[in-house]
Amino acid sequence: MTTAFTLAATDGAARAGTVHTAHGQFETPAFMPVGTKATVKLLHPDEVRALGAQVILGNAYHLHFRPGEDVIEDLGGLHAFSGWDGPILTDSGGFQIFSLRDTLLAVDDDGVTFRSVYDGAPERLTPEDVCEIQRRLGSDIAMCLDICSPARAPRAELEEAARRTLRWAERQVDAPRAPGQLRFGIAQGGIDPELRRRSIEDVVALGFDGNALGGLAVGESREEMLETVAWSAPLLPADRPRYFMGLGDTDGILGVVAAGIDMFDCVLPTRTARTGSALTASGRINLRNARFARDPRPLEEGCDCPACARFSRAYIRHLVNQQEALGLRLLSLHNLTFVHRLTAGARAAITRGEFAVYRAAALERLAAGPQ
Ligand code: PRF
Ligand code: ZN
Repeated sequence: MTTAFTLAATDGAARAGTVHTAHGQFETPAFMPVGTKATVKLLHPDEVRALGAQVILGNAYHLHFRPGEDVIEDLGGLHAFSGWDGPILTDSGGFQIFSLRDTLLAVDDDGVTFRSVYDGAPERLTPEDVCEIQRRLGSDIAMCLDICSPARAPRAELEEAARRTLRWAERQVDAPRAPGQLRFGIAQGGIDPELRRRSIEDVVALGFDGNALGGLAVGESREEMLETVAWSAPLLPADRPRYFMGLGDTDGILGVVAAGIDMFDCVLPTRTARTGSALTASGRINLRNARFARDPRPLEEGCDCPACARFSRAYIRHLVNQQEALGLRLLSLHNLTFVHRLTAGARAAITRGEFAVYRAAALERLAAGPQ
């Protein structure tokens, strides 16, 4: 396999590049729409592709329980099963297991025991199990099983989670993979400078195909997150993809891209859509608000998405209020288009050497507030 990452341009710490996978390549900075259960909710894969997505995310934890990796393997793997033939990254479930705290039963050095969110049945998973699930799913990028601690966890807890995450990473780096599958390590350590630095150095030393910052954007302040990513992203190898797990708002995306992050994902655009809200360059608007009842404008002026091309805010508000599926679908299409426009614009600006100007202009529009 050729190198997984090629760098096209840098601008300060920000980077534009390409990640090469067994199911094609994607350009970075890349936002990955979340398709937890092998579907980007409400959307056909052709629609996801058409709005600019080049890579999507799946979740090994959810797919293990429903429908099960054995079913997906029998049906030809995650790509054939879901109808998305481009790159797919699967998260390990480290975040789900440790953020659904009331389902967590026990963690030890060997693995983790927890209750399934689906039926409450106790389940035991080791790092090797999670690699095997992802091998059978056949994703292009498999994430390590890690332990994501809440931001305000005591230092001793952060330290133990980072230590276990590293022990587990050691057992996963050479575990069996699907053909051409890449595996990414995950650093933890919260916003504690010493723990974070050590976690990064230890995980990086294992030589994964790419590296992720986990355990951030989990309740610390925006300032603390941005400060941590600013010094820690440059500690990740420059010749491999760098992934910030779980981030999807304008300010956050532009902040981590400025620090040298290449990939990020978040449920925010699609989840926000399903609550009846649209993301715009000047902030979020809730279509349920009465002020949109007779608003003839598109969700966002100048947007070329399937919603903005044909429909008014007033119409989409009507659909949302009547719980018509089309309303939430149109908002999902628009919100993902919005985030892809933001990242494509960031890539173009990095290529021109004007990322700082691009970021400042976007933050200024955002600060102006909804129009
Ligand atoms: N670990 C994993 N997935 C994640 C996270 C993590 O720490 C986060 C934290 N922002 C989001 N998704 N495996
Ligand atoms: Zn739009």
